[in-house]
Amino acid sequence: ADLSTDLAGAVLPNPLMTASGCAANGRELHRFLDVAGLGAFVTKSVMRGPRSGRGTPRMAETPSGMLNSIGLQGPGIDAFVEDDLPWLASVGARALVSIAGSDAEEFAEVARRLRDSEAFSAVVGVEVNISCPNVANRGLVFACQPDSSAAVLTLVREQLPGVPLFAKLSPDVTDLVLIAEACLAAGADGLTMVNTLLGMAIDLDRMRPHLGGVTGGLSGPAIRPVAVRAIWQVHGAMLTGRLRPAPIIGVGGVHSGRDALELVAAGASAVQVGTATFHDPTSPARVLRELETLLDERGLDLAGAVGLAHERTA
Ligand code: RRO
Repeated sequence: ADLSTDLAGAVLPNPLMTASGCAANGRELHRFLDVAGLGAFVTKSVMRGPRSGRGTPRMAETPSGMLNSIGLQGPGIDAFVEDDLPWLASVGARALVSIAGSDAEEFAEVARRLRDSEAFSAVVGVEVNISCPNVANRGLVFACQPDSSAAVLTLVREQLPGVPLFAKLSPDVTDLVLIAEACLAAGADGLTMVNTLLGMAIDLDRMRPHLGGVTGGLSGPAIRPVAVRAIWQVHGAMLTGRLRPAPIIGVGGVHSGRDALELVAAGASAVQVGTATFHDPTSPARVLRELETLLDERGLDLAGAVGLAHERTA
């Protein structure tokens, strides 16, 4: 099967990516998995300055998925462009750089410093993370509101003309299509769906919340149906003409080729693997092999499978 995918001009040899936050800058992962073999390596969201994130404990496992309250730990954009991006370039990785900010101006500043960096040629696109669940406002300022989402995308677009931009959306919104519409109108070329779902767990031995941040983002198998639903809704809105056509990068609980194909059939043109890499860092490569087999069995190329289930509703 032809596995190549064209994400708004970012042409990738295959659709498998890491999910933001799950493999930091890629160095550790690269000991187990050739990051240049991925369609793209997605970095942890980078902000203007260095941040230590929330207090520990900030990860908790549940039987259905994982909770995190990392709180945007990271080196900041200057260290990122000096150390991390040149390393990704040196190993031949295609970098999809995730950026974040506390306000639209911070997003724009991060985008500008990224654009001016020497290793920018390794960047195949930018994922604009307007949906972190672990900031003080729990993502409410950006990805839950069309206006503020649009304000961020507008400023980032100005800084990065011609660079494929993907808005990363939260599943914790009432009308995802409305947010998607605002992001696309403001200059996003595509959408990444979904970020983690707001959740929490209680430690019954101590009778207190498990996470230092109290609430966290739920990832893993529990959110796969949420991702399928979100991708379906937004791709469906593109098919009816309510939204202009734009590539969707699917993410949420993908552990196997079957999971990946489910997101593709709902409308995703690429698939990210996140939580599964914690158990097995080679899982993106395995998911890709399994996806290829499933497409071959069905006589499909990747492009032909995108959104295919929309043609076959009962
Ligand atoms: O750093 C985090 O706590 C975090 C981020 Br930025 C995000 O977008 N999603 C998530 O689950 N955790």
